[in-house]
Amino acid sequence: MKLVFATNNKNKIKEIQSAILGKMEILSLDEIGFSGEIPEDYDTLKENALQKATYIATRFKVNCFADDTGLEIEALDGRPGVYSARYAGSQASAENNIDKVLMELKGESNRKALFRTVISLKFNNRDYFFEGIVKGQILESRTGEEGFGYDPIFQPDGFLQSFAEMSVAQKNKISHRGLAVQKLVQFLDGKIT
Ligand code: ITT
Repeated sequence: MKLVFATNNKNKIKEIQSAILGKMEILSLDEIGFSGEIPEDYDTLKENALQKATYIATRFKVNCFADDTGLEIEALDGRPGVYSARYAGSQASAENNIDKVLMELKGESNRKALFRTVISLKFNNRDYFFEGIVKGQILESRTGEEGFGYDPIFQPDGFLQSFAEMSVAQKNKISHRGLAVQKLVQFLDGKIT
């Protein structure tokens, strides 16, 4: 089975290809000949994920999914949440976003946070959603070189490493995206057999 992953984020593709490991063929936007930005106009993860998947599915008439992800920090009333990509401004890098979070949490003892991923799947013209959550703590400073985005400052509960100290396979086993993808695969397995 072929499925297009509507994302411009190469790290997400790497993680999802590793999680799916040959169970189905994941096509990137490059592979279907799309380049450009997909709009994300909403203020919920579910609506943004649906918008991204719909944008590609309607233009290319393909089965397709998209993921929208946010980091929700308890002491910041759930911010950056759906605004995680551009938390420090419209041109912000991951470095800038992390700096802003660390500054806002300076002296804060409540470091609780969670990552949430919502996957929107357009399959045979119907919509399906899958959510994955991982709880953890925001570290005092960056640790590790792997991963992307906020990974160097997020330590999942039950582990002594940040996500940026884990391999893709280790992160996938416990991460927000890994858990959402497991649900997606389970659903599609049921459709194939
Ligand atoms: P697409 O919309 O093209 O898929 P994006 O990078 O804009 O790519 P999101 O809006 O879902 O993706 O992600 C919001 C930001 O949250 C993203 O820019 C990353 O910095 C961060 N992020 C997403 N998933 C993450 C993960 O697994 N680990 C750490 N940070 C993550």
